[in-house]
Amino acid sequence: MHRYRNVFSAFLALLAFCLFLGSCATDNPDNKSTTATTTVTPPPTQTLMLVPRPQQIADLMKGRGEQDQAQPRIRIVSPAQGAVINGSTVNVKVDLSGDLKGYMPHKDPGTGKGNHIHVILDNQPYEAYYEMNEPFELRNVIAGKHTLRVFPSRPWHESYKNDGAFQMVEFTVKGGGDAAKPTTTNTGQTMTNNNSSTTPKPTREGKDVASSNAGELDPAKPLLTYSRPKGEYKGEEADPIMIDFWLTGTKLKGDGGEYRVRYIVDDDAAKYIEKWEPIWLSGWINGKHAVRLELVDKDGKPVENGGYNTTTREITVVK
Ligand SMILES: [Cu+2]
Repeated sequence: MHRYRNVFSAFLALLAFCLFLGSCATDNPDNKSTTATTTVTPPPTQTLMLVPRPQQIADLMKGRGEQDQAQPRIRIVSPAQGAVINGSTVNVKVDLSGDLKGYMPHKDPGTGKGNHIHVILDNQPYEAYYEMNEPFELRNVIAGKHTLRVFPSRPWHESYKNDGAFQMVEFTVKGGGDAAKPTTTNTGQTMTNNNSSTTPKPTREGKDVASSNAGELDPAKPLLTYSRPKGEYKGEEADPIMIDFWLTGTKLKGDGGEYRVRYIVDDDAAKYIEKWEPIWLSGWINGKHAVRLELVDKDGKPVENGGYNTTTREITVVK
Protein backbone atom coordinates (compact mmCIF):
# COMPACT_ATOMS: atom_id res chain seq x y z
CA MET A 1 0.00 0.00 0.00
CA HIS A 2 2.77 2.34 1.08
CA ARG A 3 4.67 1.47 -2.02
CA TYR A 4 1.70 2.34 -4.29
CA ARG A 5 1.38 5.74 -2.59
CA ASN A 6 5.03 6.38 -3.33
CA VAL A 7 4.56 5.46 -6.95
CA PHE A 8 1.53 7.76 -7.11
CA SER A 9 3.55 10.63 -5.59
CA ALA A 10 6.32 9.99 -8.05
CA PHE A 11 3.75 10.11 -10.86
CA LEU A 12 2.40 13.43 -9.57
CA ALA A 13 5.91 14.83 -9.34
CA LEU A 14 6.63 13.71 -12.87
CA LEU A 15 3.37 15.26 -14.09
CA ALA A 16 4.22 18.56 -12.37
CA PHE A 17 7.66 18.47 -13.91
CA CYS A 18 6.22 17.90 -17.37
CA LEU A 19 3.81 20.80 -16.88
CA PHE A 20 6.74 22.95 -15.76
CA LEU A 21 8.70 21.98 -18.86
CA GLY A 22 5.69 22.72 -20.97
CA SER A 23 5.26 26.19 -19.52
CA CYS A 24 8.95 26.87 -20.02
CA ALA A 25 8.69 25.72 -23.59
CA THR A 26 5.94 28.19 -24.44
CA ASP A 27 8.11 31.04 -23.15
CA ASN A 28 11.01 29.90 -25.25
CA PRO A 29 11.34 32.04 -28.39
CA ASP A 30 13.13 29.23 -30.25
CA ASN A 31 10.23 26.96 -29.61
CA LYS A 32 7.84 29.69 -30.81
CA SER A 33 9.60 30.09 -34.14
CA THR A 34 9.56 26.33 -34.60
CA THR A 35 5.80 26.45 -34.15
CA ALA A 36 5.56 29.39 -36.61
CA THR A 37 7.30 27.48 -39.40
CA THR A 38 4.63 24.84 -39.27
CA THR A 39 1.97 27.43 -40.20
CA VAL A 40 1.50 28.80 -43.71
CA THR A 41 4.08 31.53 -44.44
CA PRO A 42 2.27 34.74 -45.41
CA PRO A 43 3.46 36.60 -48.55
CA PRO A 44 6.24 39.09 -47.78
CA THR A 45 4.98 42.52 -46.92
CA GLN A 46 6.91 45.73 -47.19
CA THR A 47 7.16 48.15 -44.32
CA LEU A 48 8.98 51.29 -45.39
CA MET A 49 10.75 53.43 -42.85
CA LEU A 50 12.02 56.98 -43.11
CA VAL A 51 15.76 56.98 -42.56
CA PRO A 52 18.33 59.79 -42.47
CA ARG A 53 20.53 60.69 -45.45
CA PRO A 54 22.76 57.63 -45.93
CA GLN A 55 26.30 57.86 -44.58
CA GLN A 56 27.58 56.88 -48.02
CA ILE A 57 26.11 60.10 -49.46
CA ALA A 58 27.31 62.18 -46.51
CA ASP A 59 30.81 60.86 -47.27
CA LEU A 60 30.45 61.70 -50.96
CA MET A 61 29.44 65.24 -50.01
CA LYS A 62 32.62 65.65 -47.95
CA GLY A 63 34.69 64.85 -51.03
CA ARG A 64 32.88 67.47 -53.14
CA GLY A 65 34.23 70.55 -51.45
CA GLU A 66 31.65 73.34 -51.47
CA GLN A 67 29.69 72.03 -54.47
CA ASP A 68 26.66 71.14 -52.42
CA GLN A 69 26.36 74.75 -51.26
CA ALA A 70 26.38 75.95 -54.87
CA GLN A 71 23.51 78.13 -56.12
CA PRO A 72 23.41 77.16 -59.79
CA ARG A 73 21.21 79.13 -62.17
CA ILE A 74 20.01 77.21 -65.16
CA ARG A 75 18.73 78.66 -68.41
CA ILE A 76 17.31 76.85 -71.41
CA VAL A 77 19.10 78.27 -74.46
CA SER A 78 17.11 76.10 -76.84
CA PRO A 79 14.36 75.47 -77.54
CA ALA A 80 13.34 79.04 -76.81
CA GLN A 81 10.06 79.72 -75.03
CA GLY A 82 7.30 79.44 -77.63
CA ALA A 83 9.60 78.06 -80.34
CA VAL A 84 8.17 76.13 -83.27
CA ILE A 85 10.43 73.26 -84.30
CA ASN A 86 10.19 71.49 -87.61
CA GLY A 87 11.01 67.80 -87.46
CA SER A 88 11.10 65.27 -84.70
CA THR A 89 14.48 66.01 -83.13
CA VAL A 90 14.62 68.71 -80.48
CA ASN A 91 18.08 69.91 -79.51
CA VAL A 92 18.18 70.93 -75.89
CA LYS A 93 20.90 73.38 -74.90
CA VAL A 94 21.24 74.75 -71.40
CA ASP A 95 23.48 77.26 -69.74
CA LEU A 96 24.65 77.24 -66.14
CA SER A 97 25.69 80.31 -64.22
CA GLY A 98 25.42 81.66 -60.69
CA ASP A 99 27.54 80.66 -57.72
CA LEU A 100 28.65 77.22 -58.94
CA LYS A 101 31.41 76.53 -56.37
CA GLY A 102 32.95 74.03 -58.79
CA TYR A 103 29.65 72.41 -59.76
CA MET A 104 29.74 71.22 -63.38
CA PRO A 105 27.95 68.33 -65.07
CA HIS A 106 30.26 65.56 -66.24
CA LYS A 107 30.15 61.78 -66.27
CA ASP A 108 33.19 60.10 -64.78
CA PRO A 109 34.13 57.41 -67.32
CA GLY A 110 35.35 55.14 -64.52
CA THR A 111 32.30 55.17 -62.28
CA GLY A 112 29.69 56.17 -64.86
CA LYS A 113 28.49 58.77 -62.36
CA GLY A 114 28.72 62.50 -61.96
CA ASN A 115 26.83 65.77 -61.77
CA HIS A 116 24.14 66.02 -64.43
CA ILE A 117 21.07 67.90 -65.54
CA HIS A 118 17.63 66.34 -65.26
CA VAL A 119 15.76 66.95 -68.53
CA ILE A 120 12.01 66.32 -68.54
CA LEU A 121 9.85 66.34 -71.65
CA ASP A 122 6.15 66.78 -70.82
CA ASN A 123 5.57 64.55 -67.80
CA GLN A 124 7.87 61.72 -68.80
CA PRO A 125 10.59 60.34 -66.53
CA TYR A 126 13.65 62.62 -66.61
CA GLU A 127 16.68 61.96 -68.78
CA ALA A 128 20.21 62.59 -67.49
CA TYR A 129 22.33 65.08 -69.43
CA TYR A 130 26.02 65.08 -68.58
CA GLU A 131 28.14 66.90 -71.17
CA MET A 132 26.83 70.39 -71.81
CA ASN A 133 29.27 71.23 -74.63
CA GLU A 134 26.99 69.24 -76.96
CA PRO A 135 23.19 69.55 -77.08
CA PHE A 136 20.99 66.82 -75.68
CA GLU A 137 18.80 65.35 -78.41
CA LEU A 138 15.19 64.50 -77.77
CA ARG A 139 14.42 62.18 -80.67
CA ASN A 140 11.13 61.20 -82.26
CA VAL A 141 9.19 63.93 -80.50
CA ILE A 142 5.62 63.89 -81.80
CA ALA A 143 3.87 66.88 -83.35
CA GLY A 144 2.08 69.18 -80.94
CA LYS A 145 2.66 71.27 -77.87
CA HIS A 146 5.33 70.23 -75.36
CA THR A 147 6.92 71.41 -72.18
CA LEU A 148 10.53 71.03 -71.19
CA ARG A 149 11.76 71.24 -67.62
CA VAL A 150 15.41 71.20 -66.51
CA PHE A 151 17.24 71.37 -63.18
CA PRO A 152 20.78 70.56 -62.04
CA SER A 153 21.33 67.39 -60.07
CA ARG A 154 24.04 65.65 -58.08
CA PRO A 155 25.63 62.25 -58.86
CA TRP A 156 23.10 60.57 -56.53
CA HIS A 157 20.26 62.40 -58.36
CA GLU A 158 19.38 64.86 -55.61
CA SER A 159 18.39 68.13 -57.26
CA TYR A 160 19.59 71.63 -56.41
CA LYS A 161 16.65 73.55 -55.01
CA ASN A 162 17.76 77.17 -54.92
CA ASP A 163 15.96 79.96 -56.77
CA GLY A 164 16.95 79.85 -60.41
CA ALA A 165 17.91 76.15 -60.42
CA PHE A 166 14.88 75.28 -62.53
CA GLN A 167 13.55 76.37 -65.85
CA MET A 168 10.60 75.42 -67.97
CA VAL A 169 9.72 76.34 -71.56
CA GLU A 170 6.86 75.45 -73.84
CA PHE A 171 7.46 74.75 -77.53
CA THR A 172 5.63 73.25 -80.49
CA VAL A 173 6.78 70.52 -82.85
CA LYS A 174 5.53 70.43 -86.43
CA GLY A 175 5.76 67.30 -88.54
CA GLY A 176 7.24 65.42 -85.63
CA GLY A 177 7.90 61.77 -84.97
CA ASP A 178 5.60 58.83 -85.49
CA ALA A 179 3.36 58.51 -82.45
CA ALA A 180 2.82 54.82 -83.15
CA LYS A 181 6.54 54.12 -83.06
CA PRO A 182 8.08 55.95 -80.12
CA THR A 183 11.49 54.29 -80.29
CA THR A 184 13.52 53.78 -83.42
CA THR A 185 17.24 53.84 -82.76
CA ASN A 186 19.76 53.09 -80.11
CA THR A 187 20.62 55.87 -77.68
CA GLY A 188 23.77 57.51 -76.53
CA GLN A 189 23.24 56.48 -72.94
CA THR A 190 22.05 53.45 -71.09
CA MET A 191 18.30 53.50 -71.40
CA THR A 192 15.52 51.09 -72.14
CA ASN A 193 14.09 50.54 -75.61
CA ASN A 194 17.32 49.77 -77.41
CA ASN A 195 15.74 47.81 -80.18
CA SER A 196 18.07 48.28 -83.11
CA SER A 197 21.69 47.27 -83.40
CA THR A 198 22.00 48.13 -87.09
CA THR A 199 21.32 51.85 -86.74
CA PRO A 200 24.53 53.81 -86.11
CA LYS A 201 24.87 54.97 -82.55
CA PRO A 202 24.34 58.73 -82.29
CA THR A 203 27.35 60.59 -81.01
CA ARG A 204 25.34 63.02 -78.97
CA GLU A 205 23.67 62.35 -75.68
CA GLY A 206 19.99 61.97 -76.18
CA LYS A 207 16.94 59.84 -75.98
CA ASP A 208 14.22 58.48 -78.20
CA VAL A 209 11.31 59.77 -76.24
CA ALA A 210 7.93 58.21 -75.70
CA SER A 211 5.08 59.93 -77.50
CA SER A 212 3.50 62.54 -75.32
CA ASN A 213 2.07 66.04 -75.40
CA ALA A 214 1.95 68.75 -72.81
CA GLY A 215 -1.09 68.79 -70.58
CA GLU A 216 -2.98 72.03 -70.07
CA LEU A 217 -0.16 73.22 -67.86
CA ASP A 218 -0.20 76.72 -66.39
CA PRO A 219 3.38 77.76 -65.53
CA ALA A 220 2.05 80.41 -63.17
CA LYS A 221 0.26 77.84 -61.00
CA PRO A 222 1.84 75.65 -58.31
CA LEU A 223 3.75 72.82 -59.94
CA LEU A 224 5.22 69.64 -58.54
CA THR A 225 7.91 68.12 -60.75
CA TYR A 226 8.52 64.44 -60.02
CA SER A 227 12.20 63.54 -60.22
CA ARG A 228 13.12 60.43 -58.21
CA PRO A 229 12.77 57.51 -57.81
CA LYS A 230 12.82 56.09 -61.32
CA GLY A 231 14.05 52.98 -63.10
CA GLU A 232 15.85 50.08 -61.53
CA TYR A 233 17.55 49.96 -58.14
CA LYS A 234 20.14 47.26 -57.53
CA GLY A 235 21.94 46.01 -54.45
CA GLU A 236 22.84 48.67 -51.91
CA GLU A 237 21.38 51.41 -54.15
CA ALA A 238 18.00 49.92 -53.28
CA ASP A 239 18.29 50.58 -49.59
CA PRO A 240 17.42 53.27 -48.90
CA ILE A 241 15.73 54.83 -51.96
CA MET A 242 15.38 58.61 -52.22
CA ILE A 243 12.21 60.51 -53.11
CA ASP A 244 13.08 63.89 -54.63
CA PHE A 245 11.05 66.52 -56.50
CA TRP A 246 11.02 70.14 -57.60
CA LEU A 247 8.44 72.68 -56.52
CA THR A 248 7.53 75.91 -58.25
CA GLY A 249 4.98 78.55 -57.39
CA THR A 250 4.24 77.25 -53.90
CA LYS A 251 5.65 76.45 -50.49
CA LEU A 252 5.04 73.45 -48.30
CA LYS A 253 3.57 73.71 -44.81
CA GLY A 254 6.90 73.21 -43.06
CA ASP A 255 8.47 75.96 -45.19
CA GLY A 256 5.82 78.58 -44.39
CA GLY A 257 3.22 77.62 -47.01
CA GLU A 258 0.00 75.63 -46.96
CA TYR A 259 0.58 72.71 -49.30
CA ARG A 260 1.98 69.25 -48.73
CA VAL A 261 3.35 66.53 -50.97
CA ARG A 262 1.53 63.25 -50.57
CA TYR A 263 3.31 60.03 -51.43
CA ILE A 264 1.83 56.60 -51.81
CA VAL A 265 3.92 53.49 -52.38
CA ASP A 266 2.03 50.51 -53.83
CA ASP A 267 -1.17 50.10 -51.78
CA ASP A 268 0.27 51.59 -48.59
CA ALA A 269 -1.46 54.35 -46.69
CA ALA A 270 -0.69 57.87 -47.92
CA LYS A 271 2.16 59.70 -46.19
CA TYR A 272 3.05 63.38 -46.33
CA ILE A 273 6.16 65.44 -46.93
CA GLU A 274 5.89 68.83 -45.27
CA LYS A 275 9.30 70.30 -46.07
CA TRP A 276 10.87 70.58 -49.49
CA GLU A 277 13.80 68.25 -49.17
CA PRO A 278 14.58 64.70 -50.26
CA ILE A 279 13.49 61.80 -48.09
CA TRP A 280 15.01 58.33 -47.91
CA LEU A 281 12.91 55.21 -47.45
CA SER A 282 14.31 51.89 -46.33
CA GLY A 283 12.78 48.41 -46.37
CA TRP A 284 11.97 47.85 -50.06
CA ILE A 285 11.40 44.28 -51.12
CA ASN A 286 12.33 42.84 -54.50
CA GLY A 287 10.05 43.46 -57.43
CA LYS A 288 8.08 46.26 -59.04
CA HIS A 289 6.71 49.12 -56.99
CA ALA A 290 4.49 52.06 -57.83
CA VAL A 291 5.51 55.41 -56.36
CA ARG A 292 2.96 58.21 -56.55
CA LEU A 293 3.71 61.82 -55.69
CA GLU A 294 1.09 64.53 -55.61
CA LEU A 295 0.75 68.10 -54.52
CA VAL A 296 -2.18 68.61 -52.15
CA ASP A 297 -3.67 71.76 -50.67
CA LYS A 298 -4.43 72.48 -47.02
CA ASP A 299 -7.57 70.34 -47.20
CA GLY A 300 -5.67 67.41 -48.68
CA LYS A 301 -7.16 67.93 -52.14
CA PRO A 302 -4.90 67.45 -55.18
CA VAL A 303 -3.85 70.75 -56.76
CA GLU A 304 -4.72 70.44 -60.44
CA ASN A 305 -2.33 71.70 -63.13
CA GLY A 306 -2.63 69.89 -66.44
CA GLY A 307 -2.37 66.52 -64.70
CA TYR A 308 1.27 67.25 -63.84
CA ASN A 309 0.82 67.47 -60.08
CA THR A 310 -0.03 63.79 -59.66
CA THR A 311 2.60 61.45 -61.05
CA THR A 312 3.03 57.71 -60.60
CA ARG A 313 6.20 55.91 -61.63
CA GLU A 314 6.95 52.23 -61.57
CA ILE A 315 10.34 51.27 -60.20
CA THR A 316 12.05 47.89 -59.95
CA VAL A 317 14.01 46.77 -56.92
CA VAL A 318 16.61 44.00 -57.33
CA LYS A 319 18.49 43.41 -54.10
CU1 LIG B 1 19.86 62.01 -61.90
